[in-house]
Amino acid sequence: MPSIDLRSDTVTQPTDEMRRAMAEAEVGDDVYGEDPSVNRLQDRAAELLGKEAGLLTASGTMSNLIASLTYCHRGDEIVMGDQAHMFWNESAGASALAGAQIRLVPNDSQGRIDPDDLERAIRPAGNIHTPSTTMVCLENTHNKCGGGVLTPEDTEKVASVAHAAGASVHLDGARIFNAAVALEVPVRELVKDVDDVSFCLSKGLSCPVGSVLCGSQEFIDQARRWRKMIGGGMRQAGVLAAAGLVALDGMIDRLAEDHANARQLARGLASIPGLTLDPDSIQTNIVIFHVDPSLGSAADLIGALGREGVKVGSPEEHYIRMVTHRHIDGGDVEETLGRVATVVKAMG
Ligand code: TLP
Repeated sequence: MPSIDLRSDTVTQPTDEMRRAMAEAEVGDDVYGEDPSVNRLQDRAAELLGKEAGLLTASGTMSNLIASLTYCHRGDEIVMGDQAHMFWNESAGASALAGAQIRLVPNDSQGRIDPDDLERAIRPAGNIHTPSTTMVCLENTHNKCGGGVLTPEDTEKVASVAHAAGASVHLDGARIFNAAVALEVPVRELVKDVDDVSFCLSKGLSCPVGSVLCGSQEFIDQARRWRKMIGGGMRQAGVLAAAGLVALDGMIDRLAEDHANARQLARGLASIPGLTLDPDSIQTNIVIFHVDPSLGSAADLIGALGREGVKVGSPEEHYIRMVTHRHIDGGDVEETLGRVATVVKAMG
């Protein structure tokens, strides 16, 4: 029985074209700024996102941490949504290494934060008793909020409140190209009001490794120093950048297929008794659904599906997450739905 891996789009393998480009990549020592492939990737990413400069990092987590290190001094505060990946899944790096305190405001079901909540959360400047809010974080698409997208207007409203208070806005855009494809807007429109943005090459874009952080030249100059300090200065990293260049040229538009497959998956799951989700809420490639506790726990369902060759994850108790990607086609979606229906029936 062939296995179907829906745990994440991070499981995607590099394409043949990427492997060829990696094998033939022109490289140099990137710590000296001399890797031509890295430089090309950083320039191309910055241009695509409408920012002055880019920086290749090892991962989305490293990019987010570097942004925190760049904007915050010890004792500063970062405001972010209460479902943020940076809060839940990054080992408290912003607190442990940047020394920042995290303040949470609610995320709505699509991953937005309310500008009024943000305004109330930002600390007034000049009070020696309170931390200074130096950074506000947004996430687009929003992982724990079912791949929800922020429109340029959603982002602008939050950014204008943050900027009025003197805080910088970092966008965790791990899947920003999914948002651009879903909204059919140029990616630079989506990020025009944020100070910096990080996107991942190693998720739906299918690269083996890497993220790119983009922002002003001044921000990237500081970020480069932090990257070196935390051990992220890589040498002949052009081998990785070469795959990134292939991704930016040819892997963005196909994300629409992942979105269509996610919608097909969501419609099928919603028709299985005991599983709850609104298929109309699916905007990109992440499908999160509720499992009726009478069937068992999410962990029970993960175990039973695993025995049927379907690999999935659980973002929290009673919820399952499935992520579509380049190795999942319409046939795999139908096969998954059949196996899920069988397993759920047996558990009921
Ligand atoms: N997310 C992973 C897991 O950590 C949950 C996944 O499978 O979705 N920001 C966002 C919004 C992310 O979803 C992720 C990875 C990251 C940052 C971190 O990226 P990496 O894994 O490259 O450090």
